Amino acid sequence: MAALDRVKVLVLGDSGVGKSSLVHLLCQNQVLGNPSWTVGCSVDVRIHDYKEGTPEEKTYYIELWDVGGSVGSASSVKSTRAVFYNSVNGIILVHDLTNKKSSQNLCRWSLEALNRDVAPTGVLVTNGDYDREQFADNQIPLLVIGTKLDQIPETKRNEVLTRTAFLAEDFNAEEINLDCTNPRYLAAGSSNAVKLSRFFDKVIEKRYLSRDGNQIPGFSDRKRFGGGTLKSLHYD
Ligand SMILES: Nc1nc2c(ncn2[C@@H]2O[C@H](COP(=O)(O)OP(=O)(O)OP(=O)(O)O)[C@@H](O)[C@H]2O)c(=O)[nH]1
Ligand SMILES: [Mg+2]
Repeated sequence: MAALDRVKVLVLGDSGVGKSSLVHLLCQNQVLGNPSWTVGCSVDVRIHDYKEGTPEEKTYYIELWDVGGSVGSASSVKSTRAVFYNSVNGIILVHDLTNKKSSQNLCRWSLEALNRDVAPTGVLVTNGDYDREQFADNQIPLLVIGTKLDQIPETKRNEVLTRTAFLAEDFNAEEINLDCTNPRYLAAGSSNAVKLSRFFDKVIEKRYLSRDGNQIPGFSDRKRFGGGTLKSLHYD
């Protein structure tokens, strides 16, 4: 089987928000039984059919780079993570709907990955507040995912979901809210599955297709995964 083209999508957010649980659900279509915290970065692969059901349909590998979320703005911690931020084609920002701080921190995570959180002097230029302007010219597709929807009492759902809708708007991104311990939230044909598919299509278009729809030639550092099987990689 010919090697497939691939895109690299970072999965970022605070420790414990459910990034590894989400990635496992997206790539293995199963609930992750007993997650332990991620050290460094773990990569899993999802097979995605671009523009499924149309004449342009084509299969791609989506590499999901699950970066351990232990918070730290110390330059040593950040420079360790920086090695994972090269050649990024898309970013999934994950926050825990029961934890407001994890939502607020998404701004830091995205600016860190986009390398916009430091001035030329090396000084941190964000205090974690949102500033739409910072994302206005961003070319990398973003998706905001809220986890632990099952932990929000019915009476509080509206309030929480209104807050997250504003959050996604700040990032100029689509949003999905779900329970990573329940695969039904991403069932084929559901609105979440459609949003997810649209996001991956957008990432592929930005990476491989020029504005007139022509394919841009592949690139030399393409990783090859054998036989169409899913493989997990791990980087410390
Ligand atoms: N109830 C519920 N629990 C969840 C959900 N998502 C994740 N969890 C639980 O939250 C805990 C942390 O999940 P992880 O997937 O390890 O979190 P992480 O973001 O990868 O954390 P780090 O690797 O430390 O960065 C685990 O006990 C998960 O089972 C969810 O949607 N609902
Ligand atoms: Mg993890």
